Amino acid sequence: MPLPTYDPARIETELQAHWQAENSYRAVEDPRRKKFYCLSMFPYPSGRLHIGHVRNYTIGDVISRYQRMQGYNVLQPMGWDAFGLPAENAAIDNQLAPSRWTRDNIATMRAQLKRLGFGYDWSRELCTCDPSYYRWEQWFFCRLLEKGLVYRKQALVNWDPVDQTVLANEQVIDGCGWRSGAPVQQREIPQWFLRITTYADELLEELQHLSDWPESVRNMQRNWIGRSRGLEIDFSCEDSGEPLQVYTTRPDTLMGVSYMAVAPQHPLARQQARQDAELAAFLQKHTHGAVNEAAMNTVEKCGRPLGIHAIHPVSGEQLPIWVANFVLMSYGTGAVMCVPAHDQRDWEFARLYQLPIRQVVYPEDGSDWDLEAGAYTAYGRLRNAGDFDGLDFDDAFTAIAAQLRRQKRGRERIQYRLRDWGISRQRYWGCPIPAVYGEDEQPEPAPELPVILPEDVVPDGKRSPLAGLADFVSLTHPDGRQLHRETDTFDTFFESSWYYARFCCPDAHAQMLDERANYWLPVDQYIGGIEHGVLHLLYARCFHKLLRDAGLVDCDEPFTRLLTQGMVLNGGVKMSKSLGNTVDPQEYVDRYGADTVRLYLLFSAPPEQSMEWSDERIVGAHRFLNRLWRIVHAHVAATPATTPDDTALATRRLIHRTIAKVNDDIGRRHMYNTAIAAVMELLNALARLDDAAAASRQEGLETAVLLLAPVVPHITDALWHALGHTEPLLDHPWPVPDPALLVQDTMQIVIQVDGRLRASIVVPANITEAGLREQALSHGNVRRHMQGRKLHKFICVPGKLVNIVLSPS
Ligand code: ANZ
Repeated sequence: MPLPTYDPARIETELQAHWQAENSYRAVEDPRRKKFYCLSMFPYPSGRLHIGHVRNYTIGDVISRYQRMQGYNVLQPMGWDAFGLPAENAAIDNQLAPSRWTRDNIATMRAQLKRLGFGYDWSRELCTCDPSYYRWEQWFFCRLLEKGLVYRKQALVNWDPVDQTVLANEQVIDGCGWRSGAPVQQREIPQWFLRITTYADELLEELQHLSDWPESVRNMQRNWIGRSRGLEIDFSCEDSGEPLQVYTTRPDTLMGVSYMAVAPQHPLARQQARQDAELAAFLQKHTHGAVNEAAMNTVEKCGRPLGIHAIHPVSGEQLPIWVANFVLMSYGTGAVMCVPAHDQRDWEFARLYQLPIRQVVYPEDGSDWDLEAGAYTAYGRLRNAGDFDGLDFDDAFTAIAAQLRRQKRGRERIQYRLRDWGISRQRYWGCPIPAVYGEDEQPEPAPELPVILPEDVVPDGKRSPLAGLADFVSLTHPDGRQLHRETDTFDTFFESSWYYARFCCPDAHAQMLDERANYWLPVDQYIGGIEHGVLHLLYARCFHKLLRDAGLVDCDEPFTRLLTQGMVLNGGVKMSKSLGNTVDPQEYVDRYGADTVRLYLLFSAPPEQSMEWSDERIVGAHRFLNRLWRIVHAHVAATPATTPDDTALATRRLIHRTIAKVNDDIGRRHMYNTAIAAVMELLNALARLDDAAAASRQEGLETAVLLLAPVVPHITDALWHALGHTEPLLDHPWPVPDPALLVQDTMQIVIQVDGRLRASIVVPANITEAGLREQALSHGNVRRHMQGRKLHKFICVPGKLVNIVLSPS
C-alpha cells in the first residue's frame, strides 16, 4: 500500500477547525494550577501580516505550547492596537471611514493568524477602538485628573497653516506639510501630560531586578530616564536683580567658568530683548529650533551676548551672559555655567566668539592636555582652582557644595532627563480625552462615560474633524451648565500601556480590572521588537505602577521576562515597503503550509538575532517535514521484527540526550534553531535503524514528535495519531530525560605491564578497583607478558589506565 502523502493544507485546516470547535486554547483561571502568561506585542491592523509579525508570533506560540506541555495553565491572548494615524491617511486616500478600514484589516489579519495555527484564546480578543475597551482608560484618566497625575500646559506642535491642522512629526517632510507643501510653523497650544516623572526613581531602580530582560533594553531605559546628580547654583546678576540659576553635574569645574549661557526662551533673554531689536529677532529665529537633546548636540552653535553680567560666587569675577541655541529651556533651569576647558559645546562656542578658556582640571597622571584640540572632559585633579587645588572630583564636589551651601548660593539636586509624557494628539482616529470645559476653561472630568468617538467620519486632512462636530463638542452638564468637550485624542501609546492587563478580564463590564488580573499578572514572557524598548515598555511600566497605586493590581512590574526578536532582512537590509523587498508570508503559507513557515522562521537563526530571508531555506524546511512524515509512516507500515535489537541501549541514550539538549535549548536559552537541529540529528539516526529496532525506533519517533510539537503543531499532531495515540498531543507532558541514560556508563581503560601498553579494555563506569584488577589480570595478553612473574604493585589511574608492576625476576 502506498504511504499517505503529506498534505499540509488539509491537515492544518482540519486541525485548526478542531481546535476552534473544542476551544482548545481557552484559558481558565484556576488557583490550584501554576499559570504562565505569554504575550506577544499586539499588532497595529495595517492591512496584512508582515513577516516580522509572523516571526514574533511564532516565537510566542512556541513558548506557550512548550509551557503548556510543562504543565502550566497558559494564557496566550491576541488583540488589536487599532487607533492611529495610518487609518486616517488611508481614509483620506480612499474616502473610507477609518473605522471601516481598520475593521476590514482586522478581519483579514485575524484569519491569517488563525491559518498560522497560533494557539490564542480568541474569546479574550480585544480591540482598542471599541468603546468597551477605551471607556476604561477614560475612566482611569478621570481618576488621574482628580489626583493631579495628569495636567495641561502649553507645548509646541507642528502647525500646517494651509490645512489648518497639527501635523505629526512623520507628516512633516523637509520642513513642509506632507499634503499642503506649506512651510510648517511651530505653535504653542495647550496639551495634556502624564506625570511619569513622579515614577522616575522607581522606574530606574527596578530595572536592576528585571534580570530576565535584555541588558540592552535596560540600558536604553536607564539612559532615557537619565538620572544625574549635581548642584543648582545661583549666580547673582546685578543688572536684573534676580539670581541666575544654573544646574551643573560638574561643580568641580566651577573655578573654570568664563561665561554664562541661557536658552532663547529664558526670561532673562526675553527681558533683554525688549530693548534690543536685533536680539529680539535672534530669539524669534531660535525659539522654535531643535527641541531635543540629540538635535542640540549636532546643530551649529550660535548665540549673542545679552550685554549683562553674572557674578562668580567664589571669585567675584564678572561673567558675560549669552543667549545660546545649544541650551535647552526644558532641561534643568534653562541656563548653564560655561566651562569651555571641560565641556565640548562650551569649548566650541568659546572658540567661535573668542571667549576665555581656563583649565582647572588636569589628568591624574600629571600629563598635560592640549586645549587647542578640544575640551578636557574627563575627571581629574584640580589645579589653578584656588582653595580647591589638589582635590579630585568627589572631594571637589563635596567642598564646593559645602561652601555654596554656606553662602546660600547652591544646593545638591537630582535631575532626570525624562520628561512628563505628552499624551494628547490633535488627531481624529483615537480615544477621545474625556475632559470638558466650562466658561472658565478649567478642565474637569467628563460627566458621563464613555465619551464615544463618532465613527462615521471621513477626515480630509484639513482642520480637526472632531472640533467641527457641534453634536460632539457641546453638551449640557447634569447641573445645567453649558460645557464643551476636549477634541484632542490620546496618544495611541495610551491604549497599548495597559492592554496586557485587560486581557486578563476583557469582559469585565463593571470595572477596569477584576481579581482575574492578579491571577495572571505579571506577564511571564513578553515578546516583541526592540524598537519598543524605550517608549512602549517605559509607558507600560509607568501605567502599571499607576494601576497598582490605584489598587487595581498587586505586583510592581508588568513583564517578568522580555524577549526582543531580531529583524527579518532581505538582501542584507530590513524588509520595507519603500525598498520593495518585502515578502508576503501568506504566499508561503499557501504554498508550503503554516508548519513549514514556522519551522523555517525558527530554524534560521536564534530569535534575538536578525535573519536573512531565503527562499531556498524555506524549501529546505519543507523537505525536512516531508522526510519526517515519510519516516514515521514507513515505520508504522513496517512489520514488527522478532530478531533481538542490539542497538537498543545506544538508541535510547541518544533519545534521552536529545531530550536533555532540547529542554535546555527551548526552556532556558531560547535557542530554537539548535533544538531543531538536535531533533534532526536524532531522526537521521532513527532512519538508519532496521526493523529489528522497531521498538526503540517507536520511542525515538514519539520523542521527536513531542519535541517538535511546539514548533510545528499540525504535522506533529497527525503523526502522533499515526504512531498509535488517541489522546491530544497538546496536553501531553513534555518528555523528561532518564538520568540513568544520560550518564556515560562505560569507559575505556588502558593496561600497561611495567610501563608498556599491553591491552585496552571497556569496563562499566562504576567498576570498583578490585573488579578492575581482576579483569586486568585475567586479560590474555597481560597474562602472557607477566610470564608467571609475581605482581609487585598494582597502580590505578581512575578512568584512564592501570599499570602492573612486576617484581624483579
Ligand atoms: C558645567 C559643566 C562643566 C557641565 C563641564 C558639564 C561639563 P546631564 O549629565 O545630562 O544632566 N546643562 C544643564 N542644563 C542644560 C540645558 N538646559 N541645556 C543644555 N545643557 C545643559 O548634563 C548636565 C550638564 O549639561 C550640566 O553640567 C550643564 O553643563 C549642561 F565640564 O555645567 B555642565
